[in-house]
Amino acid sequence: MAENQPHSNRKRRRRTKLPAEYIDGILAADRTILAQAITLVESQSTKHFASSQEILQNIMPYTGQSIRIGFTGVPGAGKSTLIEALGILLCEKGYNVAVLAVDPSSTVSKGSILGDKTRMEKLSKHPSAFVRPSPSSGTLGGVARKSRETLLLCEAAGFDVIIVETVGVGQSETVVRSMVDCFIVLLLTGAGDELQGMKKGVMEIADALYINKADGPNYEEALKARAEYNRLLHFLQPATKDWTTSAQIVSALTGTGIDEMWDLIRKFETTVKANGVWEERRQRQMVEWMESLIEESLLQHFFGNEEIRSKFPVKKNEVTEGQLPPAQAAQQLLDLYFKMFHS
Ligand SMILES: Nc1nc2c(ncn2[C@@H]2O[C@H](COP(=O)(O)OP(=O)(O)O)[C@@H](O)[C@H]2O)c(=O)[nH]1
Ligand SMILES: [Mg+2]
Repeated sequence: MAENQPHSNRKRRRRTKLPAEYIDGILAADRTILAQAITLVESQSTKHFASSQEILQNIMPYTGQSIRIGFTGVPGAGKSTLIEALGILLCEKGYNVAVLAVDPSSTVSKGSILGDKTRMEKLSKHPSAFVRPSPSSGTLGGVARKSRETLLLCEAAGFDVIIVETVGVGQSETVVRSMVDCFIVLLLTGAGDELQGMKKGVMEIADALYINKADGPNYEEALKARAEYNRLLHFLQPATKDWTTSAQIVSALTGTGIDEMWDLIRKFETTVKANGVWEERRQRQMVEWMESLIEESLLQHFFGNEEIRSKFPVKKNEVTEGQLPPAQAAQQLLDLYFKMFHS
């Protein structure tokens, strides 16, 4: 009789959960239910939208208590290695750490630029850690929306540190900047900014630059690069009020500089909590999130409209043939669109 128990339990668990069951499970820090709730939130299916929104609304009061840290850098910069090392250090310090990935490349090419290491084998086995790969469908906007919601679910499940990994593809850095408190750019020595695909704009949204792989024969080069980047940063407006963005060195492989990185992040936290930037930034991020959802939805509605879809190629042709200025073509399509809602 007793042997039948686990089997019937498993069977019972397979049915669809009610939102209340997800909510209770998340608040009780149940990893399995958290993972299932994330899958629900990531679902494209409209029938899951209402329940995932119900879950989110109910867990909202339990969110916001973590520190959210974003990492970007070219493929191979060592983001995954570094996040894993930092994550393990933090778990050992007694924190609960969640790691999320925002990988727009996987939506386009099906291949992930963030790579296999994003799975972070060692960290994901740690009882205090939770590692979630990037949602792999939709536009960057779609991926970002899901990641933001996943972040909130993780906070409600009691994670005190949330780390987001992304690559410098498209607008992914800006998108991740807009969901974290502290944004860190990982760099390598031995390659010019162009070679690294690094845009000046990325330095302007960073709270710290870290030159990784400052170990072995690369150490001296790393020191030189640090000095160069600090000189460059001198001419830029820091991303955060009362905070000087600086360049540092680290080795994700040997672990040298990881402790100091955490100290720097905590110092950053203290600074922005004291001057009000923390709260202000988070409020602004929520409003921007709302605005971007509206924008996305309006665009979809416009370009999905049947009449627009039939007229668009005509206007496109007129524009490419030089018969119509783009502004006029846009206006004609918009007039057509808005007229549909005026009757
Ligand atoms: N020497 C050295 N190699 C590193 C360091 N960090 C990462 N690597 C190596 O660099 C490669 C890319 O690392 P990965 O974490 O996957 O980079 P990501 O693409 O930015 O996530 C791997 O082979 C790592 O072992 C480091 O601090 N020093
Ligand atoms: Mg990676």
